[in-house]
Amino acid sequence: MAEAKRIVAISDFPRYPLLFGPSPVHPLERLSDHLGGARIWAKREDCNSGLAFGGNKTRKLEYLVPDALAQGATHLVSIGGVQSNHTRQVAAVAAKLGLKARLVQESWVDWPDAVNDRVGNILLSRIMGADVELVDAGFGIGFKESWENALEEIRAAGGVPYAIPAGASDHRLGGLGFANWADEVAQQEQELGVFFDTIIVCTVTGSTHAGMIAGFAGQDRPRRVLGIDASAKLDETRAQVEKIARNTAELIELGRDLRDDEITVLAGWAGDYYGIPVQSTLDAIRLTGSLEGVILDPVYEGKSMAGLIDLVRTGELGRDCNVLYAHLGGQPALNAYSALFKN
Ligand code: 5PA
Repeated sequence: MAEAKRIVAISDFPRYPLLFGPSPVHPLERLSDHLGGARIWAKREDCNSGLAFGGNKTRKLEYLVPDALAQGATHLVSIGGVQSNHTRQVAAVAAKLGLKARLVQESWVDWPDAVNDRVGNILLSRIMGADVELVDAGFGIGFKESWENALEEIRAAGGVPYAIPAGASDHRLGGLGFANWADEVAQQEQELGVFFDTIIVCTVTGSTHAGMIAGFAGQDRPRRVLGIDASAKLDETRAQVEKIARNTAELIELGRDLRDDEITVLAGWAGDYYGIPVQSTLDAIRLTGSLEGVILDPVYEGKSMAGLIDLVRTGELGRDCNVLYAHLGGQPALNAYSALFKN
């Protein structure tokens, strides 16, 4: 059966450059040797840009910025937890564009660190001149009243707000950044002479994982894209990934429906709560740091790496596998978790 061909290329969508270029890909040799199974590589969104340490949102925002500029936006408005990486990246992008950032920072994580609302991401956002509002509301990836209020306030003052939902996910263009990432990986594979049969990616608001699914689905050679849930709300996350993956596939005119088996979100490493690390998270952070000098955070990447480590240890990802770990950033939040690493 002939594969349906893509008519619209991802490169047809306007993209505002915020990254250094393709993010680096390199092997994690000592970690692979230590685990004694699959060969593990990393693709580094944590150093993809010079804008406030970059990360996965900076890549997504490359496709939202042209839309914001076309609408004549004066403010980028977004929402996240107190230590949101996403809002920090929105603040950086606004600074770069000469726009204002209005950030709603909710108490998504019940974390007792005394400087939680002063260090790390929120500190960086303040330095970059963002208008940061702390709001007492719990974890959720949907549209929020506090966020609607922020949009309304800007309109009332004569500004033009551009609304960017949590994680830049539930947005028509939210999946494009990582659909394009799939093409970037294919290009780097050619250069490196390697094929990554398995991708491991942390998933919470969904458009990183979803974009990858849609992007890889258009390539000739199939591979697994395994999302590791860090939201501790598996059903909601899976539903969101599925929705965004299908929307993005349609947007890039994939030409076929995504199959259910292309949408895999694995549970088991999030612990009971979003934002609270568990033992496997801390073990993964220490192991990756001590063997590779690669730093992971306790909210997202420590959890997806814990998943990768277990899948390799149990042989589910066997010796013949080449695994690509998507490092999505997030290290600034470590400053709010210092008590965990005192000994
Ligand atoms: C985040 C998200 P998605 O939200 O696209 O699923 O990405 C998950 C993820 N790794 C993985 C890091 C370092 C992340 O920051 N962060 C959010 C934030 O507010 O920072 C959107 C939740």
